[in-house]
Amino acid sequence: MTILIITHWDTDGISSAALLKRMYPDSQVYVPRIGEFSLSETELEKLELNKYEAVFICDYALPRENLIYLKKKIGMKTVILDHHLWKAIEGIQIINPIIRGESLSMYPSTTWVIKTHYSLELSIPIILGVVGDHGYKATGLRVWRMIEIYNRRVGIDIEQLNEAVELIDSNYQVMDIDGVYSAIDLLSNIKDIGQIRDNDRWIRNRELFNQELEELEKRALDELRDEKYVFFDFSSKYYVISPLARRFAWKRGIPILLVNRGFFEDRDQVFIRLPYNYNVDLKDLLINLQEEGYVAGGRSDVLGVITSKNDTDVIVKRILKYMNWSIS
Ligand SMILES: [Mn+2]
Repeated sequence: MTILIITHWDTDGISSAALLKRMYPDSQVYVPRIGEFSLSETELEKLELNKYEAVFICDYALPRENLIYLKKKIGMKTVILDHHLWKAIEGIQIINPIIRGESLSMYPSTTWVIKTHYSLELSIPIILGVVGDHGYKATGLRVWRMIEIYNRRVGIDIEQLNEAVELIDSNYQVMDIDGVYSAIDLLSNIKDIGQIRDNDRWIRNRELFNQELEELEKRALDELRDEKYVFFDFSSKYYVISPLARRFAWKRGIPILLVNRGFFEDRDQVFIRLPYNYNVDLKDLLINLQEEGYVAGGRSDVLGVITSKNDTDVIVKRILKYMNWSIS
């Protein structure tokens, strides 16, 4: 069967596409533009959808309009494989145990959803999907006992897996889309985890990314306001906002508000992350922004908005006010 696989650019998405490619050797993989969560009309046209019998969407939330387009306009068999929350859409097959009420601990990654659905034996890409989405916390998941038996048998451990994830993720973090595709190819017939560790291109990407992250971290440290929060307005072409925020909220316990004006040409990234057990809940602000039509996502402790450049300062002020942080 000729299928089109549309997948997320992170390790879980890459590994999921690799598993499907193994099963459907004639399939094509498409990774949407890094940082975007929808397909544009130009993109949809370029995909030449009539060449395919079905489209599989992995680990990636497409907006309703895109899915309806695939289903209704093109009449394609559309299958979603995922472990994030989705609202059911008529005529679209959703393979997602989480929306049936299963726990994330049993289905921690899209690779695990694929493993279960197709009754696959455990393999490196399946495990990489889990470690990609959960890092060292993966060892606390219910599925880890099974993974541990496999790891012992082939002689790998969580450190090696984490290093592999860093290298694979470095491709999207520095916006190297060819690197992302090369990872899908490598993982679709990987024999040994050493093949990841030895990839010069990914090693270079990780170096570039870590340099940028460390430099931005240093600069952000100078932006501590009122001794209680960091507000750092910067410009980077890398996908750095979430790891940078973690370094403050998680590692130092400092809430942080970030604005990256260099990632998109026409829009900005605004991002706030709070430490665990912080006494403010971002949910109400998130719901308000979504209702007003902003492209916003998040949870109680994290909120990200993609704004047009005209709206950036308005959003920043809204967040500062919501947090009761002075605008200085
Ligand atoms: Mn995932």
